[in-house]
Amino acid sequence: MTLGFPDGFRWGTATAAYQIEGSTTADGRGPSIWDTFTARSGLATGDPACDHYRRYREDIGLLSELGIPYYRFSVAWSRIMPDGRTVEPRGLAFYDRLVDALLENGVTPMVTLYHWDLPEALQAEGGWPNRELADLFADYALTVHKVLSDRVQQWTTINEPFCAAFIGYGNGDHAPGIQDEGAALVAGHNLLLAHGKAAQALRSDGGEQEVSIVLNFAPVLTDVDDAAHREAARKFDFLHNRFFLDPLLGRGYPPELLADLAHLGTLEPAIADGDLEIIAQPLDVLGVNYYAPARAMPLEDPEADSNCPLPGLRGMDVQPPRGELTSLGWEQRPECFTELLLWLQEHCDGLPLVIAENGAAFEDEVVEGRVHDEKRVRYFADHLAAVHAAIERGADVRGYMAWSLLDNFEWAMGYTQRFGLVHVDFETQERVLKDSALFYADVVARNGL
Ligand code: IFM
Repeated sequence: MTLGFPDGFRWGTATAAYQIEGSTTADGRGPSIWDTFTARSGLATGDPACDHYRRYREDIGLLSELGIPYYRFSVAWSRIMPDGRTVEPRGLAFYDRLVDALLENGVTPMVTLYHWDLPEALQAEGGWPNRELADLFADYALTVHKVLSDRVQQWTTINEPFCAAFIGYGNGDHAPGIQDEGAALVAGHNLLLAHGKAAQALRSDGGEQEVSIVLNFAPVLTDVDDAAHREAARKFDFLHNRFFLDPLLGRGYPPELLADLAHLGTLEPAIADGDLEIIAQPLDVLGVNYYAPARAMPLEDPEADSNCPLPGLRGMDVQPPRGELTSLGWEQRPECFTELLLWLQEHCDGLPLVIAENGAAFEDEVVEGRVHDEKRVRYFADHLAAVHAAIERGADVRGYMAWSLLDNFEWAMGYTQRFGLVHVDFETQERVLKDSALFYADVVARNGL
C-alpha cells in the first residue's frame, strides 16, 4: 500500500553551516563560539568538516541527482559579520553563489539565520545572556535578507534555541561551554527576543516570505502513571517543549514553569515590558525537529538538581532511553512523533508545521562502493509513516527535511556520529550515496511511501 502525502508537500534535506562548511578562516570569516569552544576543550573542530564551502557545487549536484526539491541550510553570522557587526561582503557573496547554484539546479533554498555559531566577538560581550544581542541579530538578519530575499522565500530565524541556551550556558556541553543556569534562562529569553526582532526586521524589508523558527521537541514518557511521575514529566515537558513555544504563541511563559525556575531568580527580571509582544510575532509556519522522546522520573529530594541540561529544574531526573537505540543512544519511537504532531496541531491552533529535522545516526561502512544503511532506511520509513499518520488524523504538516544531507560535524561528538544520506569520507572528502539516499529519493519521486 502506498502512503501518499498531500500535493505540494515539501521534501528536502537540512544542514547547518558549522557542521559542513569548513574553511573557517576563509574570506574574512571571524571565529565563532564553536571554533573557540572546540579548541579550548581539545575537541574535533568544524574544519574541514565536509569542506562544503569549497565543494558546494558538488553537494548541490547530489541534491539534483536525487531529485530532492528543497534544501534547508544555515548562514554563518561570523562569515557575514566577523565581529558580529561589520559586514564582510565576501561572506555574503558565498551564500549569494550558493542560492544561485541551488536555483540553477532546481532546488528551492530555505534559509536558517542562526544554527548555534555565534561570533566569538559577541560572546566576549557576554553572549546570549546580553540582551543587546537581540538587536544585533535583527541587524544581521536584515543584512542577509537584503541580499537573498529576491530568491529566498522561506526564512527561519533560529534553530533549536533550547540547545543554544540550555546546553550552551546551562550544563555547558555545547559552546560556549558555560555552566550558569541563571544565565542560561536569560539566554533563552534573549534568543526568543532576537527571533521576534528578526521577524520584524525581515517583514519590514518587504517581499513575499514565510517566517518561522525551529524548535526541538521531546515528548516525555514515564514508567509509572502516578502523580509524582506525572509531575516529573510535566516539569521536563514545560522546560523542553513549552519554554520557547508558549511565548511564541503569545501566551507568555507557563506560570508553572516560572514557578519551577523561580529559585534561580533570573528569568522574570529579564522580561522587560513589551518583550512578550515582540516575541509573539505571527509565525507563518513552525519548524519541528523530532528525534526521540525523553523519559522522566521524580526525585525524592525536591531540592535535588536534575540531570537535565538545566540542572536547576529540580525534583526530576531524565531516565536512560530503552528499546532500540541509534548510535547516539537515542530511543526510536515513531509513534511519539505522531502524537507530538497531533499535540502541536491542537496546542498551536492549527499553525502549519514543517518537519525541519528528523533522522538518525548509525555506524555506516562503505563496502565495495555502497553503504547499506538498513537501520537508517527503517528509521526514515517508520518516521515518515508516523508523519503520514498524523496528517491523516488532521495535522497540517507541509513538509519534511531529512537530517542530514551529509555526514557531518556532530558538535561535541565531532565526526563520530553519522546522520547523512550521503556518506562522507573525512580523509578524502569522497561522497557516496547511502541506500537511505536512494530510498528517500524514491519517496520524494512518488510523493509517498
Ligand atoms: O546535528 C544536530 C543539529 O545540528 C541540530 N539538531 C539535532 C541534530 C542531531 O543531533
